[in-house]
Amino acid sequence: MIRGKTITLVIPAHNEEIGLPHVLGQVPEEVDRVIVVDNCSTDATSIVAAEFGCMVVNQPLKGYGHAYQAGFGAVESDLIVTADADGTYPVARITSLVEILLDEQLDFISCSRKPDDHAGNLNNIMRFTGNFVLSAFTMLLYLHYIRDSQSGMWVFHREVLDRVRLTSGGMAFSEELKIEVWSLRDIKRREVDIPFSYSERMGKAKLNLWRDGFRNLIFLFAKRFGIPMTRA
Ligand SMILES: Nc1nc2c(ncn2[C@@H]2O[C@H](COP(=O)(O)OP(=O)(O)OP(=O)(O)O)[C@@H](O)[C@H]2O)c(=O)[nH]1
Ligand SMILES: [Mg+2]
Repeated sequence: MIRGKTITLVIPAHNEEIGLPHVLGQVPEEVDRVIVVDNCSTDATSIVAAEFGCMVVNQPLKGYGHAYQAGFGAVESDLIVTADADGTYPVARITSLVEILLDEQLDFISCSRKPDDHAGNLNNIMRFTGNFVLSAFTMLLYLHYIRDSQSGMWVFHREVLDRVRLTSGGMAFSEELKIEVWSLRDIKRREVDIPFSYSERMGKAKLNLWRDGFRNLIFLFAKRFGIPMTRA
């Protein structure tokens, strides 16, 4: 709890028994509850989460968006923070991010990733390019200035969820949430830079750069022109 506001960290996890202990070991004590959404894992994800005292929510419908929909449905706190289960996001900074949210009386923060490993390997270059293209299309199609449309770390007041309409069950959930938030003029929001390390990803990557990249791009067009596309 910070300044009377209770905090829940929601972590979607599909076979993340390797990364979870690292992430959960860094959660600041101000976080009141951690919800791990076990999304069709076949490893010890749920067991690891329970050992760390987390609330485990099972989501049998596979998909990043489906996982978040289930996790958000179980939140009772004032504030919600999110992060991957793979060790790439700085969960140790949750306290200072919440302080920014409260100090600036913001409703929503999307954390914008500043890679702290500049290794020029092909994977990183493709990620950077893919993210750039998707963020550029988000700006072109929706006229919102969002630098990191694909970031998976958000800090926000739970009531924001009552205001947004989220349809994506997949990786496009991340860009959809930002588009919805940025389109509501009375919601105070901004991006805050965070350090980010791709090389720290623990366990096997779940993201398929080409497949998910194209799906997210198509989703941007579909949502813009009102075409239902729940699978993305
Ligand atoms: N991709 C994917 N991730 C899921 C799914 N369900 C839960 N997750 C979790 O959502 C988080 C994001 O997935 P990642 O594979 O880390 O995707 P990413 O961060 O874009 O890419 P990486 O660089 O590989 O970490 C992880 O904690 C996953 O375990 C799913 O169906 N697909
Ligand atoms: Mg990740």
